[in-house]
Amino acid sequence: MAVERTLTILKPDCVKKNLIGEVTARIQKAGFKIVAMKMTRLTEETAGGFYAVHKERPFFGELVEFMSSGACVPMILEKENAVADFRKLIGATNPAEAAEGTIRADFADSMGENIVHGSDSAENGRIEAAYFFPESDVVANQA
Ligand code: FUP
Repeated sequence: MAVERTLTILKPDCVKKNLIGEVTARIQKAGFKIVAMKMTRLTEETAGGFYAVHKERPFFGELVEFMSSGACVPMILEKENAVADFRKLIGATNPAEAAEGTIRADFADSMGENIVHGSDSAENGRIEAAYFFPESDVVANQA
């Protein structure tokens, strides 16, 4: 299986609930290597650009408002089969439908405020990683 990269964002609800450490520990225990990370606060413009694919959806305004409502922590994660394995670790978008023991089932309050983002394909993983980090910020060789 190929080593892939996926982009996650620990969303503003994760940061506000002081769950950065707990969620990051789960990610690392599941075998993901963090190759880039930072804390930042998105503007409405950068949040809207990230979720541009949802621009015409009725929830877009609330999504942009929420994603720019406080600090967040984007990270690039590396692992074999990272995209699918990460989505398994976080669970379904709607926490009410997320499998038991997943990050969203355990920590998320609602579909809108669901603690973490995870890329939905390797191609989007590359595009989303580049949205937050220049390649020079990626520390792939950590030996
Ligand atoms: P996911 O890939 O699980 O992050 O989910 P989507 O890309 O489908 O949706 C992105 C974000 O839009 C979700 F994290 C939350 C928000 N959303 C809603 O608020 N309502 C919806 O019906 C669908 C998505």
